[in-house]
Amino acid sequence: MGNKMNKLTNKKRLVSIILAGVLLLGGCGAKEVSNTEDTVAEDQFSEEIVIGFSQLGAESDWRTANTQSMKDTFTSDKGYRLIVEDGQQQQSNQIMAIRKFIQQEVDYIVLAPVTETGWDTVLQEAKDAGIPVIIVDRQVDVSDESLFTCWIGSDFSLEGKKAAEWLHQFAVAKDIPESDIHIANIQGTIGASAQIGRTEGLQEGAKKYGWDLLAEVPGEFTQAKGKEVMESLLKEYPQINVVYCENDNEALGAIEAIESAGKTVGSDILQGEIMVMSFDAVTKNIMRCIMRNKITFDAGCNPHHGPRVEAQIQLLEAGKVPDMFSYVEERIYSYDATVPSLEVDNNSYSVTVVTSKTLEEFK
Ligand code: GZL
Ligand code: ZN
Repeated sequence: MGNKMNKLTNKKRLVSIILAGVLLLGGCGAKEVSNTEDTVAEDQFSEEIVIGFSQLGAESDWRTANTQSMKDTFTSDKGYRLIVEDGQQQQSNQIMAIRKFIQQEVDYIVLAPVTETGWDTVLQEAKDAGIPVIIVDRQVDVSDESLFTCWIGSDFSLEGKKAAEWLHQFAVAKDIPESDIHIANIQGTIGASAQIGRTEGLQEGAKKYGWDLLAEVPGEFTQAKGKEVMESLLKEYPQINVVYCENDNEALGAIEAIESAGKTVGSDILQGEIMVMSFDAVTKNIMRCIMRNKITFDAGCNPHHGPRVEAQIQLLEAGKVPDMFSYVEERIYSYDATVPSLEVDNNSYSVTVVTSKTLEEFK
């Protein structure tokens, strides 16, 4: 716990010792009562670890799973008290939440930042209050890295590179001239690490392989916005044959728009189908979409940060220094084995073909 917590604990300990002493002196059946009282005293002043979690919002299935992972991990029977504040995708709400946690003198602050910039001031306030801050998921771009204790999340530029390499290998395997790939990007929240890395991966792929990158439009990681954006893309670019969605909720919206426009979602793009590529792969529903080739490629993005955050907190409690950056492992999924594996930066990644067996691993 933070050093301020130690001061509190010592005071608590002192109180419980005096309390136990008084009971003993009272001689009132000291043995049983003092034991009971002592235990009660100890319980009353149990040293719970209080964690303030500033979650950015509830915009996607990924986000819901991420929040649930924190709640499943930091339970009261394990000695934690978790306070979750939903930022409704507004940085100002997250900054307010962090200030509230500082007032409440929590032991740790966990921040899932909506975008990378604008955190220096409030992180300095947390540092001045002696409260360690753990960043999860997207990154913060701060002038001084000592403003946070450690970060846990995904390698978003690797996710983008995997998607681009898969599309290239797909075109090669299907004998599709790369210039016949007419692709649009429905981006995530602009300025979020996930958006930055996934957009970069596609841009580099388009440049390297000669795809026709028609448009990049913000989709805010939501299904509603994904549908709205896809409707206008279909009107503006009738030649579109691949849509790159920077998360699954946008993909669900895009599929709705494509099908209500009377077009077919699928990977036979030379026969006029529109292929959907996406990111996250968190829910059974999405895995079913992949199995039905509604989504042909999905780069997994692991939302289960709870256990990793707990491991870092336990290290800190033991006075140890956690790794500054910890990347979570992630798989890639596809409808079929057209591309069985792919190479990125000299590392090879196998592609998981989604079957009903795969579905059993998902809720
Ligand atoms: C990725 C995370 C993104 C997900 C979206 O780690 O930041 O935010 O890909 C979520 O689903 O909205
Ligand atoms: Zn090649």
